[in-house]
Amino acid sequence: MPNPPVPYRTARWTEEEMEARADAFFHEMDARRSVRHFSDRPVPRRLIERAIETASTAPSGAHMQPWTFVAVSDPDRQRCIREAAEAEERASYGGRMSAEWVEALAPLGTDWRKPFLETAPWLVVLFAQRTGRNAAGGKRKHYYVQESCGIAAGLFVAALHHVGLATLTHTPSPMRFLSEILERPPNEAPYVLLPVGFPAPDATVPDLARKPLDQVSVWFESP
Ligand code: IYR
Repeated sequence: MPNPPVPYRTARWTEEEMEARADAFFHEMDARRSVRHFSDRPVPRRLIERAIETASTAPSGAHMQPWTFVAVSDPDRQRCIREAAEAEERASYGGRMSAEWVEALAPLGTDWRKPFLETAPWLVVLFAQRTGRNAAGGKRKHYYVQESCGIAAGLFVAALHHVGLATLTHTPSPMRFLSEILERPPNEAPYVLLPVGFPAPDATVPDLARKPLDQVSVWFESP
């Protein structure tokens, strides 16, 4: 029998408090940028652990939490990951990506070189679990794996930004090499690679604007 449901209540704030909190959170998140130039300043493991725990609060299909976060600060493994990622990216930029795709990336100023994979003090790779194990050790299918992992990745990014750390959602393509280097079992597939650290003192980001509300939303309101 499943455990009986337990009571649940959200925090109670006045409408003014809610608006102030909404504004503060928006401004905090709006200040986040994807970073590709990291300082080698170390980041305590405890901060990575907390960000993973925060990510792992994400809703997931049938509450299977179909994710494994692999945290790497071992320089040898970081070098292997950089070498493998750059080999793939070299092939991608060298003709595997369409001209339209390369053109779309131009404002970001990216190329096949990925030095941040070695300079960032941590690489965190989120693996999506297609299946898991039930209490008896049998194989158990996971549901909405992509959606669940996407939400977890978003919370991870937000958790890092909240403590003043920077990251990048990096998806070298294809990224099967991560399964080998990080010794993952066959039920797991790499979902996204996130270098984590402080931005380099001279870090820059592309001069991009975000779409305003009216370009990202449609409303059908009560009369
Ligand atoms: N994976 C490549 C290309 C790339 C693709 C997209 I879509 C981006 O938003 C950024 C980069 C790279 O990391 O350079």
